[in-house]
Amino acid sequence: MAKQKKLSKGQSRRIKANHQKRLSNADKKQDKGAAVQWQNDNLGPAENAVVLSRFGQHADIETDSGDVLRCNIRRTVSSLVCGDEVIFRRAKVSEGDLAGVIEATHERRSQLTRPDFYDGVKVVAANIDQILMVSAVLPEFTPNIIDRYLVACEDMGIEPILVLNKIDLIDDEGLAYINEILDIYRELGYQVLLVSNKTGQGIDELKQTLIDKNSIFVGQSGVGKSTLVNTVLPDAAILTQEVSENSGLGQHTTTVSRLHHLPSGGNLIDSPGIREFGLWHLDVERVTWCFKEFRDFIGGCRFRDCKHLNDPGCIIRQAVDDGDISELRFDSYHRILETMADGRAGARAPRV
Ligand SMILES: Nc1nc2c(ncn2[C@@H]2O[C@H](COP(=O)(O)OP(=O)(O)OP(=O)(O)O)[C@@H](O)[C@H]2O)c(=O)[nH]1
Ligand SMILES: [Mg+2]
Ligand SMILES: [Zn+2]
Repeated sequence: MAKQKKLSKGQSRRIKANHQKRLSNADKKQDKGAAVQWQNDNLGPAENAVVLSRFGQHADIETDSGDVLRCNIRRTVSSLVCGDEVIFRRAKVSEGDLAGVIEATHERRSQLTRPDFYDGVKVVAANIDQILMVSAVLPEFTPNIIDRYLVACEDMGIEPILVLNKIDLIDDEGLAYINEILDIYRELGYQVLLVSNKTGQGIDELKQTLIDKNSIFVGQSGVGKSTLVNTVLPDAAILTQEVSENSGLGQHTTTVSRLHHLPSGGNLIDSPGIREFGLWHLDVERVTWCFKEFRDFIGGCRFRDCKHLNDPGCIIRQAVDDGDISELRFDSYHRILETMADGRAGARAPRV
């Protein structure tokens, strides 16, 4: 399990205050769903289902028999996210569009978490086998963002796969340059897929990778996650970000995670784009360990408090000089530590 850095007093106070605020807002709002008091004699027996999507006090679930129902959630259920396996009870008489209530969740096999400035570490999706980190050649290809996700995946112990989308938009020279960088990741043992929704390149391989697994697409907004879901699963018919002629901004950006069944077996979750994957909840030592090629060297530096920068006797730095660790990854590591230090100093993480 993740070894988490202790939150500072300020951080804990803020997170608690936000949590309280939200609870009291929910009480005040008494929105229709939250206010439904299900009577026992209006509820059928307990059934199993999977959460397709969660919206505040409600969730869409799919039952074992394939029915898709909107339910509300008992207050005793402390955390419920896309991909959760739940026990629910069907209403004999629906209340508006609410067809039942979720009573409990089954234990999660894994969970994708993300630190949130307001909520602390937040669960994004449950029961994930592999995380497909989608990036695109345009507007820019940024290895540092990939490294941030890889740190998070290593920390959570969930297999990452790198998906580079929109390769129809670059020429051979551009592709050769990007492939050189991607070789660093291939050598580290990470699977890399080059794909295009436009030309269909790499899509068969992507489909193969998804078979019988619970997968989630993550990555920045506009890289083409929802378009990829539509390509793999045309029935999903998700609206994607066409750029509006009026505003010049992307429309139909995804706002909630949603699970889709794959006909070949397995599930695929589309998630909203995020600007930056925060890592401030992790120890510096944990981040070092999450750079998997550093692991063999950990503990070998001359000084126990080595910063692996210009410290004398640093064997990680030595490994970079010897070509055993890539310079790009080493630089990325230090950039991540810098942003973590900024985060600790109170710099506000971008709201996503
Ligand atoms: N040229 C090209 N454009 C693509 C490709 N895939 C997606 N796009 C375009 O990229 C834009 C963004 O696509 P989306 O699928 O909405 O992106 P997203 O990652 O789901 O974005 P968020 O929901 O905001 O996180 C759309 O205009 C797509 O048509 C591709 O392979 N090639
Ligand atoms: Mg989307
Ligand atoms: Zn060192």
